[in-house]
Amino acid sequence: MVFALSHIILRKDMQIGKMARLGILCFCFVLRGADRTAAIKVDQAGYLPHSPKLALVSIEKGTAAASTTFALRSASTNGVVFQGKLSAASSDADSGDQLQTADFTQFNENGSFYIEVPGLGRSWEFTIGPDVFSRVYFLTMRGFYGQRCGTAVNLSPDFPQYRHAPCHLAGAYDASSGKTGERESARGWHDAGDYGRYVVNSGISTGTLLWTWELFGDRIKDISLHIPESGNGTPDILNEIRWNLDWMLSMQDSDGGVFHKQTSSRFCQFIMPEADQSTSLVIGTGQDPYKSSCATADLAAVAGIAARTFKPYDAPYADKCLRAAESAWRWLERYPNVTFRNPHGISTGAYGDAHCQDEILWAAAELWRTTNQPIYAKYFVENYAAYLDNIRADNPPSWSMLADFGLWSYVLGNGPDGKAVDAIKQRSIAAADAITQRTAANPYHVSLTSRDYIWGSNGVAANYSLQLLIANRIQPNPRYVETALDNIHYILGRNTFSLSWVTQVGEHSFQHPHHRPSAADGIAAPWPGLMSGGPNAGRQDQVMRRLVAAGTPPARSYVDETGAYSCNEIAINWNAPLVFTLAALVPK
Ligand code: G3I
Ligand code: 9MR
Ligand code: ZN
Repeated sequence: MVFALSHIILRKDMQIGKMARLGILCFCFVLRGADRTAAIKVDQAGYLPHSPKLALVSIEKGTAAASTTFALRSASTNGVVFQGKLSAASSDADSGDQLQTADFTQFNENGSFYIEVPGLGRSWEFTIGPDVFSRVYFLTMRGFYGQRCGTAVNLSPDFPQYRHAPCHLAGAYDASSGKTGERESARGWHDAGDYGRYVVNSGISTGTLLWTWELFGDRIKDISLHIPESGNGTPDILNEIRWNLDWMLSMQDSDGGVFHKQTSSRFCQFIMPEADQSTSLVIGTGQDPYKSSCATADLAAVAGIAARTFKPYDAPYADKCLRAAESAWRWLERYPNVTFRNPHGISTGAYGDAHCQDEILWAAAELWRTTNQPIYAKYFVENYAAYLDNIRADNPPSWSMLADFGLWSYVLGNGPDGKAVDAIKQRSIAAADAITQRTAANPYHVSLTSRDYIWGSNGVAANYSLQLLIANRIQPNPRYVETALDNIHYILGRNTFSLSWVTQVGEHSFQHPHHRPSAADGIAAPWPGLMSGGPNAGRQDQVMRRLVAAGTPPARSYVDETGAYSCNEIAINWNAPLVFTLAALVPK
C-alpha cells in the first residue's frame, strides 16, 4: 500500500469521498506502479479519429519547472505510439489552474491509450475510435429507464444488481389542486436524486429527447436500450420517452390545464423508491384555476412534438397527444399567466418560473409545425420578436427559458415567415460563432463563462452543445460540432478534477451522486449513466459550504459527496442535452 501510495499523485485539495479514495488506492495497488495523476486531464471515454485531440496538463503549485514533452502510449503494450511537445502554459481564471496542452490530433489510429508526462505521471485510459461515444450514449439514455417510476426497474443484463421494485403507486389530490380523493399515480421519471415528478422539468427533458430523435434518429434508431419494450417495432428512445409522456398526459385536467407536479409533500429520506411509502400528491397552485401556465405550455409543446414523431409507429397515440396539446393550448388562451409557487405544506422542488410566455412560444412553434394551423403560426409571428435577444452566446436553454426552443423549431420546420426565419438564423449563427471562439480561447475548451458555474453547470455546458448543434443544422459548420464535442470532453474528464462526471464512464468517474437509489442500494458504485450537476459557485447546500471554502474559484466549486445536492445531484434535464449531443457523435 505504501508503495502504491507513493506512486499516486492525488491533489491534496481534491475533494473526493472516502470510498472513492480507497477505491483509487486499491485500484492502483493492483496495477502495481501505475501513477495516474489528476494533473493530466483527458476525456476518459475518448476521442474521435480525425478530430482535435487535446489533453491538458496542470502545473502543480510549487513545482519547480513545467514539463516540456509528452508521450502517447498504448494501453495494451505500454509502447510509445506518439510523442509531442507541451504548449506554453496559460492560466485559467475560472479554476485558477496553469495549463499546458498536449496535442495529439495528428495521431489517428484506433485503440486504447494513455498520456504520459515525464516526471509527472500518466493519465487515465481512453480510447480513440469512431464509436467512442456509443456506449456513453447507451448508458446516459438508459439512465432514464433507471429513473422510471411506477414500475419495477432492472438494469440487466449488463448491470443486474441495479434494480428496484414498483414505486409510488399511491396517488392522491393535494388540497392545492382544488380536488380531493385518490388519484392515479402512474409512470413518469423520477426527476433527479429525489422521487418527485415535475411537469416543467419533464418538459425540457422530454422535448430535448424528442428532438434528439428528430435530428439524429438515423444514428440511434437501431440502438437497443435493453428496456422492456425493446423489439416492439418502435425505436427504443421513443419507447423510453413514452414512459414519461404518459405521465405528463396524466397530469392534464379535464379543462385542458396541467397540474404543476406530483410529489410527496416533502423530500423523503435516502431510501429506495419502493420504500418511500408517502403518497404522490397532485399539486396545484392553491387557487382557481389550480393548473399552471408553464406546465400547461410545456405539455402542449412536448405532446405537440410527440404527435408527429409517434405517428409512424402508433397513429392513435399520436392523435391522443395532439388532442392533449390542442386542449392545453385552448386553456392557455384563457390563462396565459398563472405562475406556480409551492403551496402551504409542500416543500419539494418548486420549478417556479415567473414567465411562461417563452414556454407558450415554444408550444406555438411545435403545434404549428405539427398541424400547419394558422392559429399557431399567427401567435408565433406576433410574439417571436420579443425573444430574439434570447438567442445569445451566454444564454443557452434551461428549464425556465424555452424561447430558443420555440425560435429554433420554427426555423427547423421551415417556417413560412421569411423575416422571422432570417432573424432567428442570423442570431443563432452569430451566437454559435461567439461560443465557438470563446470555447477555443478557454484553456479548458469549455463553453462555460465565469458566470455559468451555477446549480447544474454541467447541464449548462451540455446545453451550449445543443445550441451549437442546432446552429449546425441551420448552417453546417464543423467548428460548431467540434465545439459541442469540446464540452463533452470537459464533462468526461478534461476538467480541473480529472473527473468523469458521468457515473460508470471512465476509469475515474464521480462516485457519490445525490441520488437516492445510488445511496440506498448497498452497492458501492452509483447507478450508471447519470451526469452530476457539476461545479456551483453558489454553494447552496450545507455540505458544500462545509467542504468548499468561500472564494474557491467557480470551476473548482464542487465536491463528490452525496449530501452536496447543489453540485452533485443528477437530473433528467441535465442528462437530456448530454444524450442529445452524444447522439450527434455516434456513427451512422
Ligand atoms: O440564473 C441565476 C444566475 O443568474 C445567478 O447568477 C445564479 C447565482 O446563484 O443563480 C442562478 O439561478 C439559480 C438557478 O438554479 C439556475 O437555474 C439559482 O440560484 C438556483 O437556486 C436554482 O436552482 C434550482 C434548484 O432546483 C433550486 O430551486 C435548479 O435550477 C434546479 O435544477 C433544481 O431542481 C431540483 C428540483 O427543485 C428538485 N429535484 C431535484 C432538482 C435538481 O437539483
Ligand atoms: O434531495 C433533495 C434534492 O433533490 C433537491 O434538489 C434539494 C434542493 O431542493 O433538496 C434535497 O433534499 C434536502 C432538503 O432540501 C434539505 N434536507 C436534506 C434533504 C436531502 O439532502
Ligand atoms: Zn417512483
